[in-house]
Amino acid sequence: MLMQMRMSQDQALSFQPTNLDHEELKHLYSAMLKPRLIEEKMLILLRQGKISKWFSGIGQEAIAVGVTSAMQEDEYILPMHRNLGVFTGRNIPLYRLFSQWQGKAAGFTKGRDRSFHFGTQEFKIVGMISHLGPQLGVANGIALAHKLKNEKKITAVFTGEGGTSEGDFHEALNVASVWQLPVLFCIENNGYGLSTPVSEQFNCEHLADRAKGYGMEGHIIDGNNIVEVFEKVSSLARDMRQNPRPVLLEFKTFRMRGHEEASGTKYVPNELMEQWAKKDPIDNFRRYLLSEGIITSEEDENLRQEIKAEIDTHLQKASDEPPIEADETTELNDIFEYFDYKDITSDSKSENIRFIDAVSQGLRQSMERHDNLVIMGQDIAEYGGVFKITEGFVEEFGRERVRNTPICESGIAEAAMGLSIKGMKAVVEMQFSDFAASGFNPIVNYLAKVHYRWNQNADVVIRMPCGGGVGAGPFHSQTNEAWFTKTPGLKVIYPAFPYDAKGLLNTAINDPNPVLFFEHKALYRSVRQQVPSSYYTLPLGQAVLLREGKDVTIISYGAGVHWVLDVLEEYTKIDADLLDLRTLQPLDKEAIYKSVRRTGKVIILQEDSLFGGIASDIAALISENCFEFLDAPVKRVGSLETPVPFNSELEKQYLPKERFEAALKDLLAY
Ligand SMILES: Cc1ncc(C[n+]2csc(CCOP(=O)(O)OP(=O)(O)O)c2C)c(N)n1
Repeated sequence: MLMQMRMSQDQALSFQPTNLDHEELKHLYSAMLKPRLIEEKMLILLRQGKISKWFSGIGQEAIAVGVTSAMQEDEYILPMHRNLGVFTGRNIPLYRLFSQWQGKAAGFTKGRDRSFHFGTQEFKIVGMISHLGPQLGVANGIALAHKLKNEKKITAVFTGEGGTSEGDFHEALNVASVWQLPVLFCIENNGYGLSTPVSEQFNCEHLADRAKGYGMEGHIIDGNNIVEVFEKVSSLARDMRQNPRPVLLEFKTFRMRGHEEASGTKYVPNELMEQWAKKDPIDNFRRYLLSEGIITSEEDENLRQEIKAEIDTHLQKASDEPPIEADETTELNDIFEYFDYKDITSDSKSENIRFIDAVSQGLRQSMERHDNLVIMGQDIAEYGGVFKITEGFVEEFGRERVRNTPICESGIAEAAMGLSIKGMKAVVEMQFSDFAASGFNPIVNYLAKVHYRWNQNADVVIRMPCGGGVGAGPFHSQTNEAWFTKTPGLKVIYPAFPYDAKGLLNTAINDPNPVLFFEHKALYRSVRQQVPSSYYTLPLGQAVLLREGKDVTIISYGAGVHWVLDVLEEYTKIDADLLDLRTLQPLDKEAIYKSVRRTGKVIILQEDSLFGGIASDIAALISENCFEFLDAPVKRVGSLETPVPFNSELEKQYLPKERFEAALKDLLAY
């Protein structure tokens, strides 16, 4: 655990600046002192119950400060929970930080997220989500945008050594290396992840050695030595700007306080604490500056008083700020970025095309329209994707914008988020919607929540080839829209026809918010329609009434719509309203109520197994809003409560088509 380092009698660290003048050394000292003094104050406020939680970075300041000082002002930094020095290093007015920690409006999240969980475009900081690892992949997206725009900028992202055990770490480093992205991956190895010592976290001597396995450069840096941190990172950064590539840095340091203040450090041997206390980055550097005559004790004292006065003034300002008043409308309005939908109609000739051609056309025409749009997915480049939707795209748009990815759904969802932070658009193709499970965390926790948290949009469409009836078994047949419809912050589209697929995909791409776009595989080559050849859009949140009748309302979407049409074709006497929802989030509630109020009977068909699906919510909405109009109980039909089976007889039994027919007859006879 202890590092090899030269020790003089009075200093546990030795400083040998090669290229820094006195002013620069003083700046580094003062930049470390500020977060230290803020923390000392925060610990008092914590004890007084004025802030709720605190993750201390005491003893680790040299890393955040050294890295931040080595970055250019307009380069993004993605810090973690112990990196106060990044925030102070970017000169965020302190009262804004204090307001953030007190959940007040002058913070960065309108009281919606705590401590360091925020980002700010103004200061080019992208804060973490609690899940730690996703930060790393988001940095890749930002770096990719820089690289595509040839901006010669680097991106720095932090993780603790504990966070390196997450899959996101592996995915991010691998992607960064394969794509040669200029990302500085900074591991702060502070000995413990909560109570877990490094010996139980990983089984290699140095985490920096992992760089080799990813085909990238790795360095070990004494994280307590500000001069070493600053000089090494500065020189690497200069080089990376010219020769874009990822670099892995392992900063050796130690966590001097508990994981968070309340949890203490009982499990840390005293001896270790004592050894590392001698290496305090600030005390040692101060002694060095004093012994070299770079500062005097008086200057040091004055600096401390100055910083303390600044802290007190800003704390007062934050304390004087009134508490946030809860307002439901404000909360709901901030889930999504405002989208100014433009209805674009096509007066071009139409052609009879398949569902799959419509998706492909929409995608191609959107690529032509938005030169900041990048498509990413497995095997989508020359191979054209497993369903051949992007066939020919590389020739037309180039490999920079049509990107094959390694097999890493989380890493790519995160990269898409990073592109959005740099003002680009991304379409991510899941090879099968089932595999979104491997990218679930960034979708539901990062993309979905980021606008609500700190007003950053996630301009990402995730294409989801889904659905059963194709004999593909439990992992290539699911229709998993319910995983997403229940998550505020995501839009969900599920078309049943080529015309809708093209128009809605175009709108999804125009929409600056995260959209899950479901494409039923069984419809790809089986459903045809006249579709305008040129570009057009269709609005989200509008269902379409496919049949009009008076006896019953049938509600469905995706392949379900076609099963209903088959049944209605067979039983021509059934006089039904057939509502194709087209989008599930937003849901066209008014169209549902209007029809149900007219017919008095309703059946909802979904392909997914029934429990917890959208049919249940629609049924609840109908009983809450149309009860007096109902002549029969609301009926829901879905698949069996089992995984999707492979064998065709089993799958037929699993899927709800036959049960739907029977349930519809029962309902009509009620
Ligand atoms: C996915 C996930 N699992 C567990 C946690 C709980 N947790 C928060 S921080 C932390 C320790 C992180 O250790 P490390 O990455 O070494 O950073 P450090 O706190 O030491 O700076 C844990 C276990 C979490 N936030 N997210």
